[in-house]
Amino acid sequence: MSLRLAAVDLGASSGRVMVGCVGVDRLELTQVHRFWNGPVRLRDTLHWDILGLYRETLAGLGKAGRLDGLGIDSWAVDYGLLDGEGKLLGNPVHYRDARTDGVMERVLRTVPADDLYAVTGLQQLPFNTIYQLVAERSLDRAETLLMIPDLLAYWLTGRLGAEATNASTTQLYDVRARGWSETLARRVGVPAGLLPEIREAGQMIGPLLPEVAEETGLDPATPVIAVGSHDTASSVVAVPAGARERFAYISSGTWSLVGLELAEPVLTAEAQQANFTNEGGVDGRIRFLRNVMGLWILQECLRVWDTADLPGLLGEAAAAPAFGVLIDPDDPSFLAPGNMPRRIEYFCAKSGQEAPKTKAAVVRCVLESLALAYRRTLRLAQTVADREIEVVHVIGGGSQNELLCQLTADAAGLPVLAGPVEASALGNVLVQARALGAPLPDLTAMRALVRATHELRRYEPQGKSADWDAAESRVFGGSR
Ligand code: ADP
Ligand code: LRH
Repeated sequence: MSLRLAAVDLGASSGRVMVGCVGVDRLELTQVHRFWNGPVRLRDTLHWDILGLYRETLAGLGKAGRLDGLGIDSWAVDYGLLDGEGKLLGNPVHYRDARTDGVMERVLRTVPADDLYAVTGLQQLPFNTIYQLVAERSLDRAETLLMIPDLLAYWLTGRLGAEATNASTTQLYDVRARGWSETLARRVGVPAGLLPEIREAGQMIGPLLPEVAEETGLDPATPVIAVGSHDTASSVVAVPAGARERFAYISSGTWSLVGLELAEPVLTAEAQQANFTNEGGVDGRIRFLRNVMGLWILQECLRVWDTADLPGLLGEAAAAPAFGVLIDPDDPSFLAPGNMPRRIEYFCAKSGQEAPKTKAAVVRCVLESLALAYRRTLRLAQTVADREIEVVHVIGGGSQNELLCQLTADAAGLPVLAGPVEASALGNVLVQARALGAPLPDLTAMRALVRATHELRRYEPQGKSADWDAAESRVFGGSR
């Protein structure tokens, strides 16, 4: 049996439609359509171009050919609101928009952080859906909230629902009960009726609407299947780890999601203090991780420098002196779009460092600083979850960055296995394949198939651990 499945995978910097052929010992992915994605500033608000994303999704599906199924995953936390007639109320707002400035602090005065963590186990990020909803202007006119992949699935099928892995990123989801927390929703003024029924990855959503079938040329019976609709959940499905491997992962794209897969959430004071999140994974797993600002900083540097020559810059950065300038990539000043080279200069001025003088030095600074943040996060994860790590899997677009992979191995003092690049799309099609009867009973079987069909690159730790200790105390003052 071989299945042809489309993965619509919307990352924060690009969207793609990939066709996966899945069979016994077979997992092949072909890109049929790729398009830019990113923030669109309209007057004083940063939006996503949701209609553009819908149009490109249809265009991609139109190039896919006959399909046995399709699934959608995207970045987390953002949503669209529907009115009583199912019409979209306004263009979804981007999580990097300033409307949430100060909101988290305000909410925490009435709903203590301990209460939020005890129920949701979620890391505090200023743009969590809960804070966006408190800042939302259209709430009183809204009937239904749909997370981005659920919104697209609604437009393709007419069916409403909230896929669990993405719902788990809202900070309105009870991580142990595995459903919406109506109590929390009430406490922050979100009507519980706004939150649609939860569906699990692997559930059928429905066939295509006739107009969608017509526009794409697909058979109207083609099922849209719920996958780990949070892109990070899908990418963790495709971590090519062996059954007994004690692994950590870095899902490396616009963000770097650094952490572990666990069977149960860790909701201790230590985990909360370290700001680790317990996001829901496929098959009830927990993604115990922290967001590190990621390659976003580098993407914004390239945009400001008006260059697409990433390979050239990485080559120069590899030859640049080590441990020059270091930044904390999670400094809030790097969250909003803007002139990152200048923000790095400000960071240097604040921290008593001389600003980097060349583009290569800036790139080296960003990559070493990311590696340092990974090292710190991996060590924290190990301690807080009481789990040993013997290998770090780097997946996603950033796994192609050889310098960053080597620096990560050096900083963490652990071997790094890099690949696959299109992990989210692979996780997406694997979950669909199982739903359609492929013999992939569990995550171990899915991961074994990824490992058997994809080449990985291995990086051994090099250099002196003491250099990274010194670098860490420069940036974080020696604190954990
Ligand atoms: P997202 O899903 O968040 O849109 P991706 O997983 O597509 O992100 O990863 C995008 C990142 O991958 C880019 O920011 C870039 O730094 C990195 N990348 C893409 N192509 C290459 C390459 N050829 N070499 C090194 N890094 C790359
Ligand atoms: C990565 C990601 C991440 C979220 C962020 C908003 O694409 O989904 O897991 O925290 O975007």
